[in-house]
Amino acid sequence: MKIYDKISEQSRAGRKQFSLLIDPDKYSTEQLLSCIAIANRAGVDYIFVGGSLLTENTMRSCVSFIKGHTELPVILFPGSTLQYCEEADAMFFLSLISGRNPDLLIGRHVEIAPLLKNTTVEIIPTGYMLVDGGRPTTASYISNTFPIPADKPDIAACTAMAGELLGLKLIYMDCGSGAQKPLSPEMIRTVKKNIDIPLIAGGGIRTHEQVAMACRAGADIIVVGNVIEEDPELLLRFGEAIQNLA
Ligand code: 1GP
Repeated sequence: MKIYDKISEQSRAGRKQFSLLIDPDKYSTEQLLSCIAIANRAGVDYIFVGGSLLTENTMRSCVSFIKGHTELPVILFPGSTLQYCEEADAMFFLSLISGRNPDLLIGRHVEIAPLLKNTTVEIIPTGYMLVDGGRPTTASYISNTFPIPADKPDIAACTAMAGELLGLKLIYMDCGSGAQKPLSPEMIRTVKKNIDIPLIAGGGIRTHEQVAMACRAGADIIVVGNVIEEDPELLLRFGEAIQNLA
């Protein structure tokens, strides 16, 4: 079964899904090994790999390493076209629809299209929306875009609707890695109410209460990254929180 079909089927069934985001720059081999071992036990559904700015050239080796130690699908969440690699199972083909940077709406897509046309990696067209999480993040700085104000759920909903009407298959709404404040339940609820495609929510989630809150508000996939770098065991707590929602 294709990864997108699974995401979509689970979302329609109301089954919440859980993703770990790995930034290859942030993990030593030992840390990665132990984190994946925990992810395998924690009910993680997908491993996303990528970062807004990578300074080490370790994307490919990181993805291969992860693939060698888990059966979980590995999905690229690329901060740039340089982060594409064929070892992954799928890739979010991101359009930064909250911004007005033409490069990230179509320019980079044109450059990499010939490569992706013939790849075996599953390509998932995804509307990426940055929302203000209380301070500038690497994502907003590097993308040269303004995030959607946190208290403007209507702007977020209209943006997501436009993405869906353009044919995008997923909405990834994000406060950016390490955001001070995660998405508000109202923001998640308003966006979810207005779209029929799956909604991924992440950025600044640090507690199991925030995980549960995002799920209850309507997120189909919850993503955590930063806090897991500090304490990988939290994956178990977050996995439990998602299971206990049912
Ligand atoms: C960032 O949504 C992800 O793009 C995860 O954010 O690292 O803050 O958990 P954190």
